[in-house]
Amino acid sequence: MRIVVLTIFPELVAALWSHGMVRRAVEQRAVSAEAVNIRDFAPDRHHVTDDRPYGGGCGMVMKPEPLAAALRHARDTAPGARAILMSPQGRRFDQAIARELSELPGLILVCGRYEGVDDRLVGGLIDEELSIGDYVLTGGELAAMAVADAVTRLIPGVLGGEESAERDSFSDGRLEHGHYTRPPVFEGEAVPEVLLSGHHARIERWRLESSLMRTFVNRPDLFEGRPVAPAERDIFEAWRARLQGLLGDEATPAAGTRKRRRERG
Ligand code: 4FV
Repeated sequence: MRIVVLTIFPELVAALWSHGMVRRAVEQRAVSAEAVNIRDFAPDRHHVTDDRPYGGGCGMVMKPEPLAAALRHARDTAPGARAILMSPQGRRFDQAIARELSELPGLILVCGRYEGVDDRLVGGLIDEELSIGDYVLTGGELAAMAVADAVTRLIPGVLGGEESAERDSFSDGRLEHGHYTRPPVFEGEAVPEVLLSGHHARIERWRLESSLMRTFVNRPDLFEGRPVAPAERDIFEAWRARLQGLLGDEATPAAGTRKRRRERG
């Protein structure tokens, strides 16, 4: 895959592919990555890339000409790439979109600055907008780096044997289970016994239960509209039985009504 990032701060973005897994992906040629300076496409002596907004108001807007020239240059070096503007107006980026983008031949990630870019580029040379969250950044670089990072690790061969995207959070619509490493006891807190047991079936069940519990507590929204897998149903049924034990027969709504009727006589 080829990833081209259009920015007025190329050194900021280039930090991504000079460290860790993304650096290894570039060295393995699983990814070819380039940060292109939009200023290099501003013909004037001062390489101006912004101007005052039509209609007045505060802040500046990125000029269309330098960005259009930079986009055409990037398209020449990344045939078939999707050009994406990082902006709060975009669809919300998530693991499913990361997987979708990881199957493309290339990405051109456009980093806005100031109030944003001239809107005539969106829908023209820019295919779509993506947002990493409902907050406003000073520039699109951090968003572009987040997308480039999440996509790169999904490219086949980038994650080494020890890591696997299959076990990722969200890859099965759940949060990941808890992770532990040595020492077996840290500041008086022990690692869950089952993880030291070597009993793979019990360890798998513990991890599934940990993942379900963390999702149930932290992100119950992830369960909405999501089918419950048989192994998950077993665990939910076990929870329901335990809850029923705690609540006695009031656990079922019908039983509860019966009890209240009895109390009202
Ligand atoms: C952003 C986001 C974001 C808006 C104006 C850059 C800034 C400035 N990008 N997800 N949230 N962009 O805040 O992607 O030009």
